[in-house]
Amino acid sequence: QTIGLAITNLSLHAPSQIAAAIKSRAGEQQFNVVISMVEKPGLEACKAAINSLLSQRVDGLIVNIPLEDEDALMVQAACGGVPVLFLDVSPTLPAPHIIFDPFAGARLGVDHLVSQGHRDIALLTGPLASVSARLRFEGWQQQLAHYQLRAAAVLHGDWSSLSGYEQTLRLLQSKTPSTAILVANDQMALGALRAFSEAGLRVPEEMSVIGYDDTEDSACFIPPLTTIKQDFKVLGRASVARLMSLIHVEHDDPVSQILPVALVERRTTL
Ligand code: IPT
Repeated sequence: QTIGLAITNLSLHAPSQIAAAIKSRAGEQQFNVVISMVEKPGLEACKAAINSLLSQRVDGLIVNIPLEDEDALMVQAACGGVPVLFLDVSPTLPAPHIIFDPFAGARLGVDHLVSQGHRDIALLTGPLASVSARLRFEGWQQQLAHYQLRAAAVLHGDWSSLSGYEQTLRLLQSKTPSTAILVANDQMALGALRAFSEAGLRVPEEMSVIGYDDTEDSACFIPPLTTIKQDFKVLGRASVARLMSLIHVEHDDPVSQILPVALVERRTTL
């Protein structure tokens, strides 16, 4: 069997670790994986990647590209009879998908900071064109509201560590009082740590930071990063198994498969 994997920019840590996990799980089961990476976001680039995989006669497709529900359904239709599994979509998508619970991840971060006494919490989101970035952002706001709180500041990055650095510099320049920041991924948190360090602000004594992903490098940041773990190895195993059942079984229920996330407490929160 050959699995086609259409994937977003592999220079980002999370997609590269997801691709590695899928490849290694597929290899254990003697399946082939062909990868097509898209550089630009959006439906057109995604369709082009899918078509190139279909022309290589894949038996099924895993799509790890952020897609709105309508767009994912169009991709599914474009695949004709070839089964497709989506990994970066909303839980509302009425087509097969496996995602990590975005609301649980957002809740865990807010709860941890609030339980440590933080009230002035800044938010650094991913690019709002990406559905997972929006769901994490909404989850943070809902959970803050649950505690009668509002974000001290809202900043938007693009998932890269450089954007995390630049946006955190803006936060520091604005002099908005805050004692903690929730960051939508570990790479932007790395940039945030650099900005705090250059400003002479001690983490975690003066500023707490929580990332999101728990990519492999995060335990080696200075200080080691407290973060929300999305277990990409588990996702790799689950998605290969699910795609095989989509290929071999006619009825696949339930459509939505939600994987748990967990708080990994290291040394950036106090
Ligand atoms: C998501 C990561 O959490 C984020 O760090 C970034 O790499 C993004 O992917 C790239 O699209 S994980 C995704 C399966 C929601």
